[in-house]
Amino acid sequence: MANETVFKRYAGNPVVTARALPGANSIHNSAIVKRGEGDYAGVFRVDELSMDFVLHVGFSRDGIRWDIDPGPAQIRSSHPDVFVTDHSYDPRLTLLEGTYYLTWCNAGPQGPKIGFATTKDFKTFTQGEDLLPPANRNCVVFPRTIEGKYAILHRPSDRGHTPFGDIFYATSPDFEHWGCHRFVFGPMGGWQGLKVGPGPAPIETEDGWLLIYHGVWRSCNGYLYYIGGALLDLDKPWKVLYRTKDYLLSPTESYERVGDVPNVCFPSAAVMEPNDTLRLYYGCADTCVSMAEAKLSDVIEFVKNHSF
Ligand code: BMA
Repeated sequence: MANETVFKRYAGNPVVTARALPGANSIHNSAIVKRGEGDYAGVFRVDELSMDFVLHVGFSRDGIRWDIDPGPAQIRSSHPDVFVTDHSYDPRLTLLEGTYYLTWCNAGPQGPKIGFATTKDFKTFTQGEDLLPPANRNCVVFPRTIEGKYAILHRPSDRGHTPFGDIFYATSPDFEHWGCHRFVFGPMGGWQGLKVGPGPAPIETEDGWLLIYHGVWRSCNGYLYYIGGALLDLDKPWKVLYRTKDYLLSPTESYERVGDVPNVCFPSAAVMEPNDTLRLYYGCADTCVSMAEAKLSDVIEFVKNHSF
């Protein structure tokens, strides 16, 4: 039975499918921001018919009906050794100091690593040095500096399907040199017993940074992806104040159960809507993008009351 005590799924789910682009096998695990009333932009993971993974930009007036550019996102690097690979996936976006920071898994022959670019208009992106080396495929930027430094959450991995995974924190003075590595939290029983990874950009609240994350359970039939929440200390985000024991969302709907990778709810974007409403976008079954909404205050209460 669907856990809909906090998040309510949008009745028209999924909101983006492969039908949005003629050359798409699937569109899922994507990054979305709200730039203003009636103005949403996103960077979408498009698995093409070749099964190369390519990032495409999209725009929407309501965050539900999307126009996705038929060509790849214009991510430009000034260094020949820094480039977008043909295995680019699972983007995250953060608005920081008036600029959108894009991170994604920029996987190359040596394994998955974290790519990084910035944009102000989503028309062109300026690519910086890869943010983290292999093997790592999950990274998200905090929306402000913390104690004077840029900050990220990330999840080291292996070159394969990674049967482990802990969330780490790191800081940088310049977005190029990363250090002060701190363990945040790892797998812990039940639906998050195999691995965890950061989802959308953390949301600053009076109760701490709200981190929506994914947790993975390994069943006899493969991995299942669930959505949980944590509250992290505002000044020392590696200190976990609360962290859900019960999941916030699990794969129960047919579009979450059936697809290229079944039983996946993969949170990748969150935007704030009027009336304290948190809109969560999540990839479903490595096939499409869906949306669910909750009151931010209800999510915080749930995290506090269903914590370890
Ligand atoms: C992510 C990506 C996907 C994978 C997914 C579940 O980490 O690596 O390719 O299938 O998890 O959506």
